[in-house]
Amino acid sequence: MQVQVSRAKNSKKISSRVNKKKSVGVKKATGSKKNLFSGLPKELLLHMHDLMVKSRVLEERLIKIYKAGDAFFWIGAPGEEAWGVPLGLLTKKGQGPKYDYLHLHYRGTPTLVAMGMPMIDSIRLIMNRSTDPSTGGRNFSNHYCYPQWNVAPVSSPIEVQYGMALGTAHVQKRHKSQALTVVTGGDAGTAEGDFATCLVWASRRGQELPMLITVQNNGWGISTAFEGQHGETEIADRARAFNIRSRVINGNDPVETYLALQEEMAAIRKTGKPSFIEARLSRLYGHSSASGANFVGGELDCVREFEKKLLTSGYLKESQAKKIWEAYEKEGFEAQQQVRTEPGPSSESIWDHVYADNENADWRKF
Ligand SMILES: Cc1ncc(C[n+]2csc(CCOP(=O)(O)OP(=O)(O)O)c2C)c(N)n1
Ligand SMILES: [Mg+2]
Repeated sequence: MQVQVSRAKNSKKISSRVNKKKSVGVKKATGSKKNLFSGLPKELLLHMHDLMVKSRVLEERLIKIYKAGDAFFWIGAPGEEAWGVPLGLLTKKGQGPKYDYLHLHYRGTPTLVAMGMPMIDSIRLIMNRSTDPSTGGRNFSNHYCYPQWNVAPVSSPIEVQYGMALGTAHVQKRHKSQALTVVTGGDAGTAEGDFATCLVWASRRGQELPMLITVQNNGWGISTAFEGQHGETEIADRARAFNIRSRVINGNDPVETYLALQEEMAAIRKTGKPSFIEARLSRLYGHSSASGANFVGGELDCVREFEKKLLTSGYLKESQAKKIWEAYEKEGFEAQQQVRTEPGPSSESIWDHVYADNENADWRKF
């Protein structure tokens, strides 16, 4: 825990290492709030706060669902909202190579919430109902799949997404569409060869790929601390070795994250070359239900911190904040009641979506 506390305290240091350039595309706020929120407009700040609360309430609902015996397993993203929400908001959402592709890992709820995923669909997934649009009730929580938004299926084996993401980035390069491929993963996963493969293939001279390669560094790989596992000073240094634009950001700060993502995504769209972001952030409920899914104190809570700032600045009132939390609590609770009435997948659907065009994969029927 000590590690995480000092990370939070170091957030200023992390920010100062980030290459600060002028951001583009967002109307700047003026006046006294300007410095506090780096000029981001009030409407955007309140929208981000709303989505961060929604994502947090949803994740806490998923944990309650697991603990109530309505699900087999929970894994998710409480603590990653300040990173995931701006990512979802800045993504060019749609289907096909003209739009951004997302190769997320199992902490993607904030991104999907920001892209417009209804709470109930995440609940259908964790409760393994046939109504779950991602997997028809066949996979874990946070293993999303939204073809209509270019969100590739989340894989349980970690890090394989870094190799797969190269494929969609290659297609986008051919289409010259200014769309990009985003890949996310954790710090411990970078020990896998897939991560190195991604850096190599994304950065070949003259054949660079339009990719935003990211790592959400929470300082842990399940119960193994970051400190004992890395020779490099920053994971971002590994991308620098491949001449990839690379930076470390405070992923607990939605404003810093928004501006960094905006700048890197604009650079990728313009040049067709990759960028790398290492976001330092908190893990608020441990790894997953495998480690109990209990709240872990002592880490910086990005949603509460951001809310405090909005309250102090006068952008948000206590009563408004309370209403937002309560409304999402109600939505999550009611969704759980609704999903309880929905059916699980039938045995006949076991082979659905295994092969293209739903070809039956049962060898006994070949
Ligand atoms: C190939 C593979 N090896 C091991 C695991 C077991 N496993 C699941 S999550 C995890 C830790 C990942 O840590 P990190 O990459 O830092 O991501 P975090 O969970 O901290 O966000 C491991 C070892 C796995 N799922 N897949
Ligand atoms: Mg980790």
